[in-house]
Amino acid sequence: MKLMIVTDTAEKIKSMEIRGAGRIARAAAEALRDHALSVQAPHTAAFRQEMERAAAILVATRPTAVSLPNAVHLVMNGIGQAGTVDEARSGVTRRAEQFIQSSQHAVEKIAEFGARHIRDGDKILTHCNSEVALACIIEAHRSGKEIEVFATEVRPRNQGLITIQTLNDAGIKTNFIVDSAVRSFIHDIDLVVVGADAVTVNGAVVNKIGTSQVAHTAVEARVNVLVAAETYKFAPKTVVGDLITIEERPSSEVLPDEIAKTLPHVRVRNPAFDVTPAEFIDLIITEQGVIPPQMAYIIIREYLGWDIAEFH
Ligand code: RI2
Repeated sequence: MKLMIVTDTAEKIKSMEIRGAGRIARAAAEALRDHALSVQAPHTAAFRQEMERAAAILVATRPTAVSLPNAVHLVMNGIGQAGTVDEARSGVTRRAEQFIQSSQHAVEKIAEFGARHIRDGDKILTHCNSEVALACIIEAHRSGKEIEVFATEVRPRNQGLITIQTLNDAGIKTNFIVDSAVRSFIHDIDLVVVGADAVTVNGAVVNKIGTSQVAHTAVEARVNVLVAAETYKFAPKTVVGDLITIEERPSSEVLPDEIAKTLPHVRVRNPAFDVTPAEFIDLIITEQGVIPPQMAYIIIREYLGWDIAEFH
């Protein structure tokens, strides 16, 4: 059966042509929806099997952003107890549409809540390129607060370039700094706002490599750290002790292969994410409200709808 739509999206997620935890999740939901519409199956069991194959391809693309398996899980639940292929198909497409819409709505809500924590005159530091973190900053600016942003470069993939483009387009005064300059500027900063790829049950935040250094530096300088994260970035399986896998990407992103091969004793390491402990985070802004990180468990129980039995 044709898996083109799914493999194409999977390739784009892997290569980071589609990136950012929220965007990855929406792209996966769209791919599952489109695949469901094209699958020809003689009965629901065959339809389910085909959809599960597609879901597995999508989930395997990037291991860290929990938004991806959460979105796939929500969409796949649309098959439920469907008696016919058509019922199963419409269950999937409905769930996919619902997820995409609720995700967009969540970004708007978080922008509204997050902007309330940004004061007139604030200088804000952000790291990487987070749709929701930027939505908070842009909403604060839109509501008339005079703000200034410090955006990091974000080695090795330079997502900071996307960030400064977006901030510039919004007309926000922005300073572009290299990652290692954060501590040099921290005393100019009033607030750190970042996104998340995953939030664990104990309130730790997994985000772009360097986030924990930024947060540590902020804590030392007594600067508040806000994390903007939709509820589908909370990781249900951490409730039963699973750890988040930190993706290690190709070394060529850090050092070109031609140079690396002249250095036989050097191993290039390229973890894409790191873990910021709950103690370094003041608040997590979700679409369901603003919580201290220690309340992550409540979000997982109340809003993600995973049944503990599903983990066994
Ligand atoms: P939004 C990104 O990962 C960054 O780590 C970013 O902070 C996080 O996802 C959340 O992004 P990558 O795809 O969902 O650049 O807020 O590796 O856009």
